[in-house]
Amino acid sequence: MLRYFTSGESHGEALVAFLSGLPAGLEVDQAFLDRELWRRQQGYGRGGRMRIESDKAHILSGVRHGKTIGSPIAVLLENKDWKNWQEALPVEEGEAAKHKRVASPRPGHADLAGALKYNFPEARYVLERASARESAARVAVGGLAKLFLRELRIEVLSHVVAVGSATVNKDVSWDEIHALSQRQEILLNCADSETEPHMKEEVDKVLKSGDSVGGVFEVVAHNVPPGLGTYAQWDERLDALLAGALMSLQAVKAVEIGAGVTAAASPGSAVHDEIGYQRASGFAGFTRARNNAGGIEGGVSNGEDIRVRGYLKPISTLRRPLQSVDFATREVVKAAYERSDVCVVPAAGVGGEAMVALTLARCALEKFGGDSIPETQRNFQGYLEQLKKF
Ligand code: EPS
Repeated sequence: MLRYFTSGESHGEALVAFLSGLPAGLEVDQAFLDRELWRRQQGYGRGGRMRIESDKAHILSGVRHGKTIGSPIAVLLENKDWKNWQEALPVEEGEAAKHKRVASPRPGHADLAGALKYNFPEARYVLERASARESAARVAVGGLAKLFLRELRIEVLSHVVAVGSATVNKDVSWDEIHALSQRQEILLNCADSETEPHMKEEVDKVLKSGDSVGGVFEVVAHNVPPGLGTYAQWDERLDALLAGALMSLQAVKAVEIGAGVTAAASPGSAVHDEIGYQRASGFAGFTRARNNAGGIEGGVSNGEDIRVRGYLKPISTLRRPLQSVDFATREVVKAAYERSDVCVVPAAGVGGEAMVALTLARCALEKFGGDSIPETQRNFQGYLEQLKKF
């Protein structure tokens, strides 16, 4: 069973991620993991913090001589900003005068709910853990899940569909998304060259006005065989697992599978993807002319690309803050402001890839099993043979 945890405060010494359940013998491409971390740090609208950090996956355990050994993997990501926070956020008691209080909770952030829950007099510790910095740790283990999925020829990438009111209104192919992932400058990670400048304008607008902007990313999983997930039990449905995984990312407020949102207002004939059968040289199988289902029917992958979207609220830290209340005096004041991003849609997309990869890797391991990569491969190939003979 694939399981993972993360640990770490945004301005603490490091983030740590644990991943348990990967088979032995998986080659670990360190440069790939670091490139994934780099991709998550990019995007137009990130704040000053990204100039301080350059995330690297430092593997502590579970990998030897370049390959997984079947034991739990621990990955450490250093916070370079820690050197500026050692006195403000020490592990030991330290000096109270040097602590940096978050005096008034930011509407939309975890600040107030977290302080009430954990009985903190102010929101510093809440911010430290609720921060999207944590998603870097997920991208590190998500990168390992992607390497595992590659063994099954499955790939997972993302692109940005909307920033504020700038929206891509055309279908984006796998090849276009793949080309995006090769870019050396991510900008807004948008596959439509006409829309991307409008997205940039949306970010410029809020940069100028002291506001923030949300948007929509889409994660696409390519080459997924039919049969991952099941309708047999509610908590094993692939769409439910993916929705939960994406919703767990910071600032995601809605998740859509395929054309889920517009489907609700359309007749069935315009929604469901008609089934065909093709016999061509080297290929015989069922086909679909479109993919409104987003690659999942009845909670089971159907062999089409899996398409799942995350809808992000605008960042809740505002340079021109909304009304709040001072934790100590209960007086109405402006919400706290700390250095922040104004747009994180491309970065959240990379976090989304990690969550989708981890979910698919879990489902693939549940279906194919295996304590070593050759064993998983054998089981996988056997299943492909079965599909061929169907
Ligand atoms: C974040 C606030 C900013 C972001 C941070 C998430 O950090 P800081 O307060 O240190 O400027 O940069 O995201 C990251 C550090 C990251 O790696 O993505 C928040 O409050 O959620």
